[in-house]
Amino acid sequence: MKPQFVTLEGVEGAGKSTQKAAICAWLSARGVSFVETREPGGTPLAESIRTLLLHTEADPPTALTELLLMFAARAQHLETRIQTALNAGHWVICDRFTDATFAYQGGGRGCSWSWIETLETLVQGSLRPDTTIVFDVPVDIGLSRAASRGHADRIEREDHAFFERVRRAYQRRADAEPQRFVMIDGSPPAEQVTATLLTTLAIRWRL
Ligand code: Z5A
Repeated sequence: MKPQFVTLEGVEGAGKSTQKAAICAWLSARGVSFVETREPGGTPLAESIRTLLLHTEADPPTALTELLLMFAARAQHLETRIQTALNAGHWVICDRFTDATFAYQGGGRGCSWSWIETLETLVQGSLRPDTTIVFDVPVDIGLSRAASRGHADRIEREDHAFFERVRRAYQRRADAEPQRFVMIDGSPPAEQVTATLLTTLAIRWRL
């Protein structure tokens, strides 16, 4: 199998970070060499853009600025880290990618779907994730989990309706590309989610 580009998605508190650790431990135990990363971020410059995106309070970005900054960070991350890792034969396990842009800037903010598709092609060419895992949880559950961590960033402070639109946009993406997407119910206790996830991935990747 060629090195796989795997992305993890979901609304706030869906359990991506928790399950990313489980996937990485499971891949390590099977001798798979991988790079673990996240968006926005993943390189020093892209992490600086992340800080601008999530923690700028005085002059918050407009929806268009937010969209362009997401893709600016992605362009840097993709060329200097993701593509390099895939070319060197490593898998890439990335916490969020362009489906998050469709969900948050498209669904949440109302940015045009076709603008996002245009930027996706400009920045990524033909590169798309091989597998995208969406951890689906009701918004109330995700937000209460996220709230238990304390300080909320600028996007996390959006209202319930925003995250409902985000969740619906993920569903729309998954419906359009059922071969790429793996939908996992993120509501049960974490160990139960991990068990379902790893069983599903073992079949998908024959690992
Ligand atoms: N964003 C965007 O708008 N556009 C884009 O293109 C991209 C991103 C790429 C940062 O993302 C923000 O960037 C995000 C979307 C936006 N905005 N917001 N808001 P991030 O992924 O770095 O941050 P996040 O979405 O805030 O991640 P998160 O809240 O950390 O969620 P998570 O990784 O899915 O959850 P977790 O850390 O694994 O778990 C959260 C808590 O729940 C924690 O205390 C866990 O112990 C607990 N947990 C986890 N699983 C369970 C289960 N199953 N049961 C009970 N408790 C659980």
